[in-house]
Amino acid sequence: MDLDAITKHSALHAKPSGLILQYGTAGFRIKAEHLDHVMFRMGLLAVLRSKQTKSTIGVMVTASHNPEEDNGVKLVDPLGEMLAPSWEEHATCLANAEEQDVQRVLLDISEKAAVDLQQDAFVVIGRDTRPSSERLSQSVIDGITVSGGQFHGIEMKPNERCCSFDGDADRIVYYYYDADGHFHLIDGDKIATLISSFLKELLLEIGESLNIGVVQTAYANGSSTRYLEEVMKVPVYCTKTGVKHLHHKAQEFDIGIYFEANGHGTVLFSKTAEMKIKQLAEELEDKKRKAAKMLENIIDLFNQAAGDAISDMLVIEAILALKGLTIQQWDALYTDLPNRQLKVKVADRQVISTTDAERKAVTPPGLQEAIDDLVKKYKLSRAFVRPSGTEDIVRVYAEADSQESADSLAHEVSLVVFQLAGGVGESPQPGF
Ligand code: NG1
Ligand code: ZN
Repeated sequence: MDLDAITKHSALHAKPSGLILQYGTAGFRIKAEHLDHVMFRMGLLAVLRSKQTKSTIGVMVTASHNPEEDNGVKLVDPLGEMLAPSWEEHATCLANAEEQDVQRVLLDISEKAAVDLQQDAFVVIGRDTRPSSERLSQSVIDGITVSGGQFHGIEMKPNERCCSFDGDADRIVYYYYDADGHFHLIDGDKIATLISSFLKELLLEIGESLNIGVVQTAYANGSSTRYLEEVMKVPVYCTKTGVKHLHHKAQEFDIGIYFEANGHGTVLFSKTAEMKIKQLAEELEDKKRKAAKMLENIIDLFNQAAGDAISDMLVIEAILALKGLTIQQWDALYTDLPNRQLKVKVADRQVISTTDAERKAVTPPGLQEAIDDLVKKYKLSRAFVRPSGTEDIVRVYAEADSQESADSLAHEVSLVVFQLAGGVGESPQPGF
C-alpha cells in the first residue's frame, strides 16, 4: 500500500471538520453532500477487509428508502452478511479521523486486525440511481484503486437481461436497456404472466385439468389483468395489498400464482395437485412424462422455498431457456398502461377506508364520487387511493392511455385526497 498516494488522494476527498458519524445497521447514512470523504475511506477499508478475509467484499452506495437528497454506504462481508462488529468500529474510527490521522488509523486497523498487506484485494460495488450515487461510488472506487485493490462495476449492455432482489430476497424484478437507451422494467405482473402461461402449457401437455388462478392486487397494471383474462383465459382475482392476502386467496386453487407488481410472489400447489402430478410423472411416457417431471421439479422447488426470490429466478430462467424466449419477447407479451403512483400526507390516514380489494374508498364521504368523476375524463383510466400499511401517508395510483394523462389524473386525485381527507402541509403540486 502506497501510504503517500493515499494521503494525497484523501486530501481530494477532505473531511468536513468536526463531522462525527457512527457506523450503524444501515452503515453510514446522512445528507449526500457530507459523504464524499466517507465513501473514499470506505473504499480504503473495503480493501483492508478484503485482504484480511482473503475474500471479496461488497460496498453498497444507497440510502435505501430515505429521501433522495440523502445517501449512505454499507460494507458487506464475504458471505453477504453484515460487516463484523469489530470492523464497524474500524469503519467509525476511519470515517471520523482528521485528515492528518488517516494514515495512522489505517495502520492501526491493519495491525489490530492482522491484515496481510501483501494480499490481493477485490471489491464489488453497487449503487442506486440517486443523482449523487454515481459521484459517490466514484469516490469509493478512488479509495479502492489508490490502495491497490481491484473492483467490479456492473455495466448493463443494451438488451441484456438483468434481475434484482430486494434486501431480504423476497422480491424480484427483471429489466433491461434497449438499444435506444430506454429502460424496461419487467415487474411482478409480467412474471406472473410468464409463469402461469408456462404452467398452463404443461398441464395441457399432461392432459390434467387442474384449476389455475392468478392473484393480483389493485396495483397490477390493467394491461396484465386484461392479457391474463382475455388472451390467456386464466381467471384473475384481486385482493388487498400485502402478501398474506394474496397468499390466502391463492390457496383456493390447485395451482395459485400470486405476484404483487413490486415483485413479491410465488406459486402454490395444493396437496391434491402435487399428488396427481407426482403420480403422472411416474405413469406417463415420453413427452408427457417430461412435462409432468418438469411440473414436479417446479413443485419441489417452490415447496422448499415459497416466496423466495431465488426460487422465482430459477423458475423464470428455466422457462426462458426452455422456450427460447429473449427478455424483449417476454416484455412484448403486452404493453403496460402508463401509470403513476403518488403519496399524500394527511393528518390521519385512517380517515380513508376502502372496500372491493381497496379499489373503492368508502370514507371520507364524497371522495369516491370525486375520483369517479376525474377518472371519466381520461381514456383507459383507473385510479384508487388507500392508506399505506407501512408509511404514514395515503397512496394514490392512476393509470391511463398516456403518461401525461396518468400523471395528470394522479395529480387531480391527490388534490381531492388532500381536500377531503385532511391533507397537511403544502397542497400537492403538479409535476414529478
Ligand atoms: P403499503 O405501504 O401498505 O402500500 C408496501 C407495498 C406492498 C407490500 C408492503 C410490504 C406497494 C404499493 N405497497 O405496502 O405491496 O410490499 O409494502 O409488505 O407496493
Ligand atoms: Zn423484501
